[in-house]
Amino acid sequence: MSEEAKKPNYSADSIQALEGMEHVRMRPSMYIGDVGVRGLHHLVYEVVDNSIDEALAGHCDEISVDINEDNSITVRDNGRGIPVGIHKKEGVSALEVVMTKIGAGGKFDKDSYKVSGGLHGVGVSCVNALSDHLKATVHRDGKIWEQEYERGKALYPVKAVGESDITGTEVTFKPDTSIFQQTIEYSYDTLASRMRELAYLNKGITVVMTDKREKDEKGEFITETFHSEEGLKEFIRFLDGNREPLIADVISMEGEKNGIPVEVAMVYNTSFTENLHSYVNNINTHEGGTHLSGFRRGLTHTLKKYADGSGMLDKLKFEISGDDFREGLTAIVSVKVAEPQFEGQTKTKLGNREVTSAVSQAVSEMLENYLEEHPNDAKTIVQKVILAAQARHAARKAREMVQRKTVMSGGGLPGKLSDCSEQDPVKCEVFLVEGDSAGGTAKQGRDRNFQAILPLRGKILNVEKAMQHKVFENEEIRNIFTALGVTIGTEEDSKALNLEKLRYHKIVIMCDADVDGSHISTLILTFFFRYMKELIENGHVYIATPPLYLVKKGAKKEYAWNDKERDEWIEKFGGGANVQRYKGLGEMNAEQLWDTTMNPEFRTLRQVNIDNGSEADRIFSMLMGDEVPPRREFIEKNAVYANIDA
Ligand code: 0RA
Repeated sequence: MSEEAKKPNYSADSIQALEGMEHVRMRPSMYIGDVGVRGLHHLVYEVVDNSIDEALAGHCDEISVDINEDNSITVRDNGRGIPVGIHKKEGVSALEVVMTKIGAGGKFDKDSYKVSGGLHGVGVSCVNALSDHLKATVHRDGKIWEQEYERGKALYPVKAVGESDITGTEVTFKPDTSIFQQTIEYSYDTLASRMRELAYLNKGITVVMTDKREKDEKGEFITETFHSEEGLKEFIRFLDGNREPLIADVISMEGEKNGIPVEVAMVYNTSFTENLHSYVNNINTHEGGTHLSGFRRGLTHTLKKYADGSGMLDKLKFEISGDDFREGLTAIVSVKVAEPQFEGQTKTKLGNREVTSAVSQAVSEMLENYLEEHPNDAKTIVQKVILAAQARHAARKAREMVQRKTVMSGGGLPGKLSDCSEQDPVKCEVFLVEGDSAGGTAKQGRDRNFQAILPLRGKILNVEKAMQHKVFENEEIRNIFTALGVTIGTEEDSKALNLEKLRYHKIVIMCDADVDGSHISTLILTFFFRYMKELIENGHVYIATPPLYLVKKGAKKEYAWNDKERDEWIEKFGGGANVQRYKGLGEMNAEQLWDTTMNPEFRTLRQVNIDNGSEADRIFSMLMGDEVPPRREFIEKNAVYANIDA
């Protein structure tokens, strides 16, 4: 037993609590997913969620999040303030219980309808356990209260440090570098896009995000205020801002069905992609689940009924499938569920059965009303659905050719692929290389045991603007499918992916380090995002990072990946160095390419992951859609990876 356990005011429960906190430090990934960049940002979401809960309970309308100079984070709200009175059962302040007891959350406030909660809903005590230092400041009952902690342990009992005529809670924490060994550097963009999302999902709340690490030209901190009066309706306009609308309005509804709060907003655009985003208690349910099934069911059922009644389908010779109703659809479904059951690989699939019919009913009602009141829009939508059905028939033929080719193994591999000799996919890598000439260099430079090369000719098809059958007819894209051993589409689901025969576990996009190269990387990423999303989700997709400069003096040579590194080498070489700027992979010889970009010992691969699905979708539609100006600006800033966080 520890020393503390013998002290009289530590009950058996608090010994358990202590052990709980230690367990969090021993197995952090069990609580926050991982201890990399994602887990680091997760800490912030966990703290903000508590303030969101306070807002949803109707006691708070302003939340601020600061990234401080030392990468500590301050989250502030104007809620009631976490209670500081002595908690009867625990014998310490309620604040201390919340901060130091795993799973305490807001439990002692039974009336609160706690719906938010981080991905794992672990509570602020986990953040405390994983922080070097944390300080909680509460404005409440006319006073300012304070308590500090180190690695989750209170340094002193809560104390009054001043008077106050406001209420609210402020938490400042600094992640523990012994836990987050990779980095504790926060990404403003990552946090800001989550705060924007939260503002849309919880209309009326103001979230102010500030980066205090750097000042802009005017000498001011970067800051953004997120606030939405219309919620999901505005969210849809934001997501679809770069697409051409098919109908003028965003169709939306908000209400309660069978005791489940349901919010839905949707619009049709002229694109061919389906964009469904779903949330449960403000958590993005990437894998969908019962609420999304409910949405699909309600949509298909209502539109089909309307289309049948309109007589527009009379001459159609084949059935319309569920997919056809969702081409060019952007929709968000957000539900609040008291006891959500999360399933699936990443625990982001809602399992609660009762939610399906609640959402389905809500969608049917919303859509029936809309179609009745907007007959012209209704006709436009049905026409689009018919076109989609016709295109699907054309696509099926093209797709079946992809499948047939892939099924024939060995001889079926594309001629341009230089395969590796290793057979175990886990050990195999394939480099998708822009252009035949760089492809040739890569082929010479690689380790043929486990590295394969697939050269892609010039710009690959922009799938964002192409109909499905064009995508499947495209030779480069078919080569990617066959080379990877991936098939797509079954009778029920034309987008279902079969990854069982995936031939490489690392798929590396290798393009020039210039604007054209990043455009091509983006085209390839767009293709993966739209047609092989699971490859990204399962962490198979990487981006190679070729160097920008070669700095030489006499026999000494070093590579540099940015201007700072270049200047450092020039200085180390004592001036008079020769600097070669690589304009493309083609300028490197095979040995240089191997040394800098392909050799697993020295290269840096950036793993592509989708932290924020709706943001990634918006960026791809912007980059690859019709509107030229925003795309130009974005690509010129060369921030292709800003929110894809490779
Ligand atoms: C439970 C009860 C009460 C406030 C809170 C929780 C609370 C928690 C957090 C976490 C971050 N900000 C917060 N704001 C409030 C107060 C109950 C009462 O005053 O009667």
